[in-house]
Amino acid sequence: MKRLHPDALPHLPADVARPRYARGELCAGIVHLGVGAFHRAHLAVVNEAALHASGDLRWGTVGVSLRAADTRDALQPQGGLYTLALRDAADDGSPRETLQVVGNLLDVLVAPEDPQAVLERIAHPDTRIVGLTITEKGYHHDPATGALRLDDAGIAHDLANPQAPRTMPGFVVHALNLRRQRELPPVTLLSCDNLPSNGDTLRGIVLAFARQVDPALHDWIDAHCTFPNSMVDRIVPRTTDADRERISARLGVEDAWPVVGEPFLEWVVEDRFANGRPDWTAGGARFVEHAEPFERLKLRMVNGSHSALAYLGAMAGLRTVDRAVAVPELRGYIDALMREEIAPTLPVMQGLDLDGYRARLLQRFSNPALQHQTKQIAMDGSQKLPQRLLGTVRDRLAAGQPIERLALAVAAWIHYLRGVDETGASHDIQDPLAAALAERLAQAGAAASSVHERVAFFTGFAPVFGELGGVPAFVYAVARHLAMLEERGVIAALEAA
Ligand code: CS2
Repeated sequence: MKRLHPDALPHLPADVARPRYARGELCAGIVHLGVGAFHRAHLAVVNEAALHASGDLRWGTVGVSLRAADTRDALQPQGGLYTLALRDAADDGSPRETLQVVGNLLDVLVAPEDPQAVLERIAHPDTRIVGLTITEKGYHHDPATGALRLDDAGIAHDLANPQAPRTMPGFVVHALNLRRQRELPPVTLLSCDNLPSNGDTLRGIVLAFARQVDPALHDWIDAHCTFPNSMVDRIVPRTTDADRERISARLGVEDAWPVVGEPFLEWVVEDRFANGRPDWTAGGARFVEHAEPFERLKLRMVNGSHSALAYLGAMAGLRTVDRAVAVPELRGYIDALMREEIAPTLPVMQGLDLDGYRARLLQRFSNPALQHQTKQIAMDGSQKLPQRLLGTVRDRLAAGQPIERLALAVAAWIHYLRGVDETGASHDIQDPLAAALAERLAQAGAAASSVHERVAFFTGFAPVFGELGGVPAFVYAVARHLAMLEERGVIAALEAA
């Protein structure tokens, strides 16, 4: 089978959407760090709609992979083209899929192969926006406080090696230094990651790094670059070989690097751009003055319940989210978690129907065509728990409200860290802090005689739990649920919650 390629576009089946703008004339106004599946199914698709609607050809994208070469290797022979498959179930339950070939990714740079090329691209006169979808761990911050970790090996390396950085803060700050030295206009730094106040968090990290490089650079960035907060939402599972085969068969050409997602998409962005922006409203983006309430809603409702489902589901041997949420005990628990413990902590937002939001979310989780693996969501718990569950715990404790269901989700994470599920199948703990977590768990086990003592010791791990490990109401609740999970299993713990 031939590869997907610009020459193949006229021959694709009629029901496959494709670029209709003058692709050959696109300039790269956007550099995007982290061109994984999420970016290619979210911002890139919104950007594609803006190109179609406006014909403003300043807004092509150069992607940057900070680690692996796989995306570049797959997309280069395809001239940067890839397919987005949006999947859900038809009324009769059969999978339904719409295909779109996306064209605004012009090139992919692989940072470890050529860091200089990445610096020069960010410092290019055409570049106006630097987007980021690098996942939580790409920020090299302390998850509990959001502060840059100056003791991190990658950060220390990048402070000493301005020509050949390895981390996001290193690339961004050293490239901004080039822009400043060359008297080029500033850029917008646009975080599209699931972090609380992602723009403000990014700003704090970039400025902290810049201060170490040169106080004058710090002041230039502070005065001229902007860091809009944004809320991003679309469920995008990892692409599988079966996806690649099915999509290629429908296209009639081989796409080695398609992405699969749900039809639902939301993107709420603060309208603070230092050097222009595309009209992303054409693709469903909403520009607002303050995105924080939307972020909090999304991180706590969507991601908080996603992580709870992932740990409980994975430990019960339920491989996908739709199967997990079909188990009545789990569905009832997630519904009550959202309704009774998360929703009351959310800011009042005009026009928001929270019951409708919750019902739609359960429907999104039930999408049988996504096959979203619980173990994929379970990754990187140390980076995710603070904004997904622990902020909600803090708000409720401060208001004197119960935290039983939230505590069960936290206990499920600790349970998951033992590395074996209830069916006896083992799993790796994929987490940048995996070694520290394992050590902490081992020490907790060796030093403690009761579950309560173990949990007290484990939750003393400040990079994740902050001060919460010293709050008896939190420690007791988590310990009670962990004891139940260990003695009687997930379903019994859910029934008792
Ligand atoms: C998920 C998210 O993998 C995860 O941790 O919770 O990727 C989730 O699917 C998206 O944030 C939905 O917008």
